[in-house]
Amino acid sequence: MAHLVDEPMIANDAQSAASSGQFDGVSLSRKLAYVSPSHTEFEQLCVNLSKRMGQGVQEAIVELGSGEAEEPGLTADEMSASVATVQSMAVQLGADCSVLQRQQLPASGLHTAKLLIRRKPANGDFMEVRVAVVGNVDAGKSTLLGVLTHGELDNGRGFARQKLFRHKHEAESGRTSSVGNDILGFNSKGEVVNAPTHGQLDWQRVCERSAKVVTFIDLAGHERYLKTTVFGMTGHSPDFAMLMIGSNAGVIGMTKEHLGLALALNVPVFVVVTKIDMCPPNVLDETLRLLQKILRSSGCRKIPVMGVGTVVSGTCNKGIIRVNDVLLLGPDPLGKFQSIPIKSIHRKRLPVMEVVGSQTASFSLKKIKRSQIRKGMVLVSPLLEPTACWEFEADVLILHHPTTISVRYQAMVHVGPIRQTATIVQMSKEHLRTGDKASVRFRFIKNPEYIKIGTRLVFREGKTKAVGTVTVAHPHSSCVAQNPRQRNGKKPSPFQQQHHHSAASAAKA
Ligand SMILES: Nc1nc2c(ncn2[C@@H]2O[C@H](COP(=O)(O)OP(=O)(O)OP(=O)(O)O)[C@@H](O)[C@H]2O)c(=O)[nH]1
Ligand SMILES: [Mg+2]
Repeated sequence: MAHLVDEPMIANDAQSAASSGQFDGVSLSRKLAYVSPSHTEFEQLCVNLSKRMGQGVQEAIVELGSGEAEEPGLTADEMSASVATVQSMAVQLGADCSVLQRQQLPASGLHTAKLLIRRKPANGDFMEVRVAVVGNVDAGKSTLLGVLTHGELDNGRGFARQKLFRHKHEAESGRTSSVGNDILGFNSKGEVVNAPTHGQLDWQRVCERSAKVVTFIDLAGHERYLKTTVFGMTGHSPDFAMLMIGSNAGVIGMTKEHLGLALALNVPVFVVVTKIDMCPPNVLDETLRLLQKILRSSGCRKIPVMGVGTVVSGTCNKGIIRVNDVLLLGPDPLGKFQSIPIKSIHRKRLPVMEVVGSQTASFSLKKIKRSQIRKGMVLVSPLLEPTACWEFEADVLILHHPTTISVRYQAMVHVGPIRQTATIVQMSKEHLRTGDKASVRFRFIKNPEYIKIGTRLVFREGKTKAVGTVTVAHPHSSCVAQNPRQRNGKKPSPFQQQHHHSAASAAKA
């Protein structure tokens, strides 16, 4: 028997769910909006709802009785009228409507409710949510999944988990050792469609009948299989982690490891406490108390970056960058820049709509894989028509060199966010010694880079150290062909937006 902990695991769980389109935004505006809308208001409510359902996720949750600045709750009559309105809206949108939750507020006696509006996606498609199931050995992970997916209760002696084991030794020991997959399908009315025949689940049939399929990734709780479990978490891009805790045993063994792993991967976590049927009440209380303490700790109270794709971080040098701006990311190894929309921006882990000059932030990008990003790349406004350079010139001062520097000398060049070995291909003097100043032409050995004139540079190799300033950037030839106006190493315009980048976490695409 399991008990779902109400305490939100992550401070902003609801907010992140809202950003993924699963929670209601409309009803928050006015709690009486659904009671008796005029024809125009009804149409507007339908448009709003349809917009929310249209963004990939074919469902939305409408909250009734919650208002922004108002006391929550509706009278019984207001609630029935609101439910009827939402049902008509669902009909109009070709969706099903079902009541997920109804509550009577103890203080006021008023009612609140959550309604699920879900459309069966076209052409036999279905929504998918992946949930990684973690927690210490014996917490009851496989058992709960067996019960949920096969619809038969457990006997407390390992009955329900049997259907899930994939290896003989798992069936014998009862311990999960591999990464298992189990599916739970729901139709557009929110009803479970899993119907195992003789204990066997026909996945194809489940998917055919589902509007939404939850895939549970059953992971091993034993420390011995931690490597496999880590892989299950990183390699299967879960949308959520379900952390399971046996109430008797409490927060023991791998519990904190798994929790830490999920948090590190920015996977939102929810907690299920099991075995409350066999746990003395004082032990259960103690487990819940400790659990809530952990969940409220600063390490847990971080905001997950949901469904982010690739995240890069850097400093906005000039101008403003807003969510949904399309910037150029590059250069790639061929010196090209690619248009990339900014999906979301986070500063100090808090979502923001824009950043301005000198602010550091993380940007989640659409349409790009982590592997396509390397340190030194920049995000630039298309207005700047950026070009990449293999070669650039700089005025340098040799701070220290044991002997002399000549053409073909190689060293590590640091220019702004760039760090790459470069060769000296030309110098204004034949040899350079400690204390010498000269104009030097460099060539990067691996990738072309985006270089701004006037940027300070450091040139370093062993004990050699030189400093300087970039004076000329020689555009990469293929970029010149694309962008003839850039031929003369144009100076940056005052609208420049440039970012230093390092690939951060690639969560899920
Ligand atoms: N009484 C009772 N027994 C439970 C409950 N949940 C699971 N069990 C039993 O606890 C034992 C362990 O359950 P499993 O599902 O194998 O635990 P697990 O978390 O998958 O363990 P690993 O795969 O080894 O990490 C089984 O014998 C279950 O029958 C519950 O809520 N109540
Ligand atoms: Mg198991």
